[in-house]
Amino acid sequence: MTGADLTSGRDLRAEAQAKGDLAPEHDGPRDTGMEQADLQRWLERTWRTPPGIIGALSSVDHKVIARRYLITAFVFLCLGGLNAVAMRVQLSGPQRGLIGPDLYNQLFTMHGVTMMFLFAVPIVQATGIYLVPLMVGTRNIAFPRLNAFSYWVYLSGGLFAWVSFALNMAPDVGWFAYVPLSGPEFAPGKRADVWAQMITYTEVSSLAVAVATIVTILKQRAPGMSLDKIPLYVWAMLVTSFVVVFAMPAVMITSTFLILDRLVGTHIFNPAEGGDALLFQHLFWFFGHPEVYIIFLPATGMVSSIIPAFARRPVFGHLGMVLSLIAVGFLSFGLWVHHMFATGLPKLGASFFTASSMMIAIPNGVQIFCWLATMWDGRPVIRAPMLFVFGFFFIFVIGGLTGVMLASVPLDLQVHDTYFVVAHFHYVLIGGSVFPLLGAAYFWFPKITGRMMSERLGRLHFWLAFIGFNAAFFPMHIVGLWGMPRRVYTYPAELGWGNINLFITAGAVVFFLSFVLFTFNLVHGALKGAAAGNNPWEAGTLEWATPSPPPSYNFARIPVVTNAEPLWAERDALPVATGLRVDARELLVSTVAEAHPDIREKSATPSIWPLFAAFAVGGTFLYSIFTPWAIVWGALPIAVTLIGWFWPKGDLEDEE
Ligand code: HEM
Ligand SMILES: [Cu+2]
Repeated sequence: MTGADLTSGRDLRAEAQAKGDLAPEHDGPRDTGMEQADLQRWLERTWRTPPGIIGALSSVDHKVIARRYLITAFVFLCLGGLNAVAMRVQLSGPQRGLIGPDLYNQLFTMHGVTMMFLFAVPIVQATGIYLVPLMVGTRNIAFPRLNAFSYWVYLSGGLFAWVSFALNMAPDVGWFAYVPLSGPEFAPGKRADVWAQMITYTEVSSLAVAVATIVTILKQRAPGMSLDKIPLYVWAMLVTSFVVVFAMPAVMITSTFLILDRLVGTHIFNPAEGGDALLFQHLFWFFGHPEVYIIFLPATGMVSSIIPAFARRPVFGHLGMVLSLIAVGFLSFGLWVHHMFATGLPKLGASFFTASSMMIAIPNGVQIFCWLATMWDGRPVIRAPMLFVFGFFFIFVIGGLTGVMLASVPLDLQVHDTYFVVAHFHYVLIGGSVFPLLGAAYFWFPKITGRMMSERLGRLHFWLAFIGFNAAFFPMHIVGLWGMPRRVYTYPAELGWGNINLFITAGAVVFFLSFVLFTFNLVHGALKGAAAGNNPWEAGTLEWATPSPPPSYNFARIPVVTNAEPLWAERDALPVATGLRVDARELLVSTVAEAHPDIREKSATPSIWPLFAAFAVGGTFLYSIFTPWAIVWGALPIAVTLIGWFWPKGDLEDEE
């Protein structure tokens, strides 16, 4: 197969011509038989991001966009962390006067929305934007301009929320903004509108990424990467992206209904006029529970990449893992009502959701056992990424156990809205997502930057984070059982909650400091780290076949996949497919199930228009917190930017 021309198996050219989508007179030079150095020069000229500021802003390279996403999401993590530290300082003793109730309400709301919408979802999607095209062996993500657009919309949504916070206009109604509290009657002013529109921004951007990810995975896989050879991380991103596509619209509808009630005078959530307040909770949690899996499933994919690399064997039970991922994706839509046990549901309905909530522990358990079996059978080498995987096991399993407890209605009614719940969801969110993400950072940092992070600092970071996390959050279970409610800015001394809260705050500070150390390790690694080489961990998947950092075109020649761990199967040289043009951005499009090479397809060139389109969309959303007419006026600039975006340039590509 080595060096096989794509056209050798099937006569692609003739087929394409028969379909009329290739004009042979415009066909340029191909990579077939070209010298490596020439090839790289050609490809670099074709695929690079144009120079200068305008060039950088026009980039459609998935790696460039992903790096921006990762850095921005990390900044939001730090900001959300600062919110948390501020809250914890206020709560460190009874009757502290540092932060008043009004600011405290904004703090926990900003903390919640920043962590969920500006950090957790964007960072897992960004990791996918970087890794998926490399792992499936293609040159760029599908719909690269849409991908660039999504970043700019996300950035404007984040700025919108945080500028509002600086103007003392931040939402203060909790991250799920229940009506009637957030409705026109109880939330005058603009704060709840800011919540509603920042949701819309971030969901537009996350839907765009999901669509691009799905198409990349289904249509752009390297020849031979049939469904059973797709890496587990890529499977996880595929399932996650489908969950995004089905879940996010529900929350966009919720926030839009809310803003209609607030600005247009509809009564969708107003029972006095025939509306329904509980509808808000149903719509929100139909999104909100899958949201947890949108954050968690990619993390399982990261764990499934890290463990085999260090255990030196493929993940045990590949098929079982894939089926579990799909099962979790489906089941995640059947549990939302467990967030609403306290609303007085019919008994039978509640029992159904108790059962489905407990059921989802089964496929998650299957994954955990498969990972344990992989390590049991392999010879695991313990490096920083693995430490974070162990941290994930420990913390996530505790969070899962309290989750099963909370799924039972009597217990939930008892601890509803107490710190027990705050402890539970931080164990699942931080254990299930932040720890794997930190492991992933140590694992893929060398690929992204070409340099290693310090292993010694990495270990120190792990222990600081692990101890700080548990010190901060474990005692919250206890004060929760004692009855301390969440979302209170202080508590009286007589209740005796002072000491334990001081301890929690100390833990939170240690946890926060671990991120300071991590930041130092990142910067130090990027500037001074040892050179990484292509494959420092000797892992098996395709992203490690490219140089670190990968060139703009990812692969000089498209690899041909014969095994789920191509780099382990073909130690010396990967077989490659040739036949793509080098003077135009061409991708190889393959069939969905078998990944047979199908056609050659153009990939979009850099463009500044996605940025302008995002400005137009962002401006419209911003304006729409003041008047619904914004949607009418905003349509105009949006239309102009879209025309610019899709305007044919009259170059060869358009003629073809
Ligand atoms: C430095 C680490 C963190 C600390 C110390 C921390 C602390 C807190 C505290 C004290 C609250 C409750 C405030 C209250 O109810 O009065 C809270 C709420 C919350 N946290 Fe965190 N947190 C951290 C990280 C995270 C992360 C990484 C996520 C998500 C990925 C997250 C998601 C949330 C959410 C969704 C809420 C609920 C907000 C609301 O009640 O509307 N937190 N956090
Ligand atoms: Cu849930």
